[in-house]
Amino acid sequence: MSDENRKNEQLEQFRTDDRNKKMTTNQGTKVSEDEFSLKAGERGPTLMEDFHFREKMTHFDHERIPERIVHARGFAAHGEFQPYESMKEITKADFLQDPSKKTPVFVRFSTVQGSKGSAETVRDARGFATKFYTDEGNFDLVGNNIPVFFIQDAIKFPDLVHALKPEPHNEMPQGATAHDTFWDFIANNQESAHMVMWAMSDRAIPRSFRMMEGFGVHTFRFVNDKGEAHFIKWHWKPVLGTHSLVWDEAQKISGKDPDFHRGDLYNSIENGDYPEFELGVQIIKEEDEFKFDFDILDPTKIWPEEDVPVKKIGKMTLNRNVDNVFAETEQVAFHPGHVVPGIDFTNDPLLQGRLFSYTDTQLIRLGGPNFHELPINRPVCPFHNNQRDGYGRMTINKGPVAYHKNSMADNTPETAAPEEGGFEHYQEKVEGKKVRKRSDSFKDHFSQATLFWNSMSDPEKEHIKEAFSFELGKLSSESVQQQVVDMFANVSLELAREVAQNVGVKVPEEGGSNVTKSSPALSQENTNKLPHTRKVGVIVAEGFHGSEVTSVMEALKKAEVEPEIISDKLGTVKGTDGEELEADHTFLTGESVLFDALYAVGSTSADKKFQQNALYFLKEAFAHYKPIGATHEGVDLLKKAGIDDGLGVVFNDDLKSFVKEFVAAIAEHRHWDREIV
Ligand code: HDE
Repeated sequence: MSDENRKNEQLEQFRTDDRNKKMTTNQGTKVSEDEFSLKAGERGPTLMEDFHFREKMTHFDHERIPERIVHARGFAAHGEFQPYESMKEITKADFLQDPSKKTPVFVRFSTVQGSKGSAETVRDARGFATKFYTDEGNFDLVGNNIPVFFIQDAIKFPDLVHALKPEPHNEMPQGATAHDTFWDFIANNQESAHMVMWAMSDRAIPRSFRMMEGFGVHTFRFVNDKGEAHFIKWHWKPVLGTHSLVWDEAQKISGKDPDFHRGDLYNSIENGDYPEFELGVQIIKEEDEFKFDFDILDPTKIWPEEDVPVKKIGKMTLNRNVDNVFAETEQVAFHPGHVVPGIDFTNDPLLQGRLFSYTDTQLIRLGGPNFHELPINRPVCPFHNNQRDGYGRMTINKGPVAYHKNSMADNTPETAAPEEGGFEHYQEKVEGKKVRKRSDSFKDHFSQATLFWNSMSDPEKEHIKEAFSFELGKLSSESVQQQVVDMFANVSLELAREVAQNVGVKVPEEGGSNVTKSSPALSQENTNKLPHTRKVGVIVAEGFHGSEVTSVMEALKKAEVEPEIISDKLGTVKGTDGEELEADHTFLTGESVLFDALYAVGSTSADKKFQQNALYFLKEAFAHYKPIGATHEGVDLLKKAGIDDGLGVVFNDDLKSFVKEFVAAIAEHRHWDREIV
C-alpha cells in the first residue's frame, strides 16, 4: 500500500481501536458492570435510571439503516488509480494530467436485485462503482458490468425495479429474475432486449469481481481547457480477463458459500494479489455525433469496439480492505453527478434522471443532507460553502456569515473562475418543444441485441439458450412465456425457437434479423487468459507420493496458481517418503464448486469412502468444464469416474510436462469442448 494515499491518511483520523481500553458509555463515563442491568432487588424490576442499559439498548435498537433499494448486496475495497499518459488534449480533469500522480479510489461491487443478505453468485448485473478522491473533488464513476441498460428513460426505473425485485405479495424469489413480473416487464418494454441478452449470457454470473469488465453505460463528455468537448464512454478492463461461472455451479455456490465474491475479493487483497483494472475510454468527436446507425445518447446501445476503439488511459489497483464494512461500504454514497472539471454530462435521458435520484436516495438511507461529512464520503480537498445545519452535522463552521453575497466576510467563500478550477457546465446549445416522447432515433430495440448474439461463440450461445429456458421455465404465466419468446424471435429465430420448445409454448414461425454484423470484443472467448490466482484443490490421501506432490505444488505456486489441500480430515497428511502436508479443507468443508481446478493425487491407501468423496468432487468439476490434473493413483481415480485424458484433463507422468500442460489448462478457465450440444 502506498504511504502517500491521502484518503487513507484522512480516514486514519477517524479510526479507533477499542482493544485494551476501559469500557465507557458514549459520554465517556467508565462502566463497572456490563452483564447485569440495575434492578430493585436481585429478583426485582429494572430501574429507569440505568443510563448504561438505556444507552446500550437504544443504540442497538437504531443500528440498522434502510438498505439500498437496488444494489443492496455489495462489497468494497480501497485502492489507487494512475494514468498512463496525460489526457490534457481532451480533458482538463486534474487526475488525468500527470502519469506520476496517484489518486485514491474506493470501489463498491454489488448485485442489483437481491437484498443485503442475499447470495452473491445469482444471475444478475453487477454494480461497479468507483469513487476517485481527486484533488479537485470527488469524481464517481457509477457503472455496471453490462454496458447497456434495460430502459432508455429514468422515469421507467421505478417500474423496472418493482418488476425485478421479489414479487410484493409473497416476497419471492430472492436474488433472481426468474419470475413472472420481471419477464412481463421485459415483454412489454422491448427496449430491454439488448440488456436481457447480456443478462442471459455468462456475463451475469461472473467468476469474480476481479474478472469482470465495468462500463459507465451512458455517454459522457470530456472537456479540455480550451472548452472543446468530445463524447466518451467509460470502460474498466480487468487484467485477469473476463470470466464466468457455469450456471449449475453458480446456483450451488449460492448455498455452499453465499459470500463467494466478497470472500474472493477480500482474500486476494489480504494475500497481496491486488486486483487490477485498466481504465479505458471510447472517444467520438462532436462533429461525428450523427455518423452512427444508432443514437450515441441511447443507453441501450454500445459503441462496438471495432468501430470506436477503447483507448486505455490508466490503471486502478485495489490494495486495501475496509476496516469496517458498515462505516465504509454501507455508508459510501455514490452519485453519477459527482463530477470534476473536465468531465460533463450528455442528454441521455437515463443519465439525466439518475442525476436526481442518487442524492435523493442518500437522504433517506443516510438520514439527512450531511452524508458528505461521513469519513468515507469526504473529499480529500477542502470544501467550503454556505450550507449549514441538518441532522448529524459534524463541521463547526465559525463566524456569523452563511450567505452569498456578503460584505462581512469579504464575499467569501468566493466562487472560482474556470481558470482557477471552477466547474463550468459545457455550453451545449439546446432547443426544442417540451414533449414526453421517445426520440425516433431510440426506436431500434433489436439490432444490437442481434449483434451481441452474433458475436457469441457456440458455447456462449448455448448458455444463453439455457438461461432463457431456465428463466422462462420458472414462470407460471404461459402468456408471458409466449410474449417473451415472440419478442426474442426478433433477435434470433434460432434462439426463440429452441427456447419455445424447451418451455413448451408455440414455436415462432416468423422473425429473425437481417443484422449480420458481429463484434469479437463481446465474446469472452477473446479475453485475457491467465492462470494467476486460480484456486486448485489438491486431493490428497494418507500415503501420497511425497516429494512429487510437493514439487508440483511448488511449480504451481511459481505460476501464481494457488493450490489448497483437500483430504478426508484436517491436520497433517503423511506421504510415502515422510513428506507432510497440512489439509486446508475436508470433503465436508471444501467443495468442488469452490475451486477453479482439481489435481487428483490420491494414494494407494485411500479407502473406499475417500474414493467415493474424491470421485464426487472430480465428476462435478468435470461437469463444470474445469481443468483437472492427475498423477499416479489420481489417474486411476479419474478413470473410475469415466474421465479420460484430453479436453482439459491432464495426465502426464513426466512432472515438468504435467505442470506445463496443467497450468495452460488452468489459464484456459473452462473447457467447453466437453459440452454436449
Ligand atoms: Fe443506479 N441507483 N439507477 N444505475 N446504481 C442506485 O443509489 C438509479 C443505473 C448503479 O455501490 C441507487 O445509493 C436510477 C445504471 C450502481 O452504492 C439509486 C436509474 C447504472 C449502484 C439508483 C439507475 C447504475 C446504483 C440505490 C435509472 C450503471 C450502487 C442506492 C435512471 C451505469 C452504488 C443508491 C453503490 C445505485 C438509481 C440506473 C449503477 C436508487 C433512477 C444505468 C453501481 O439512487
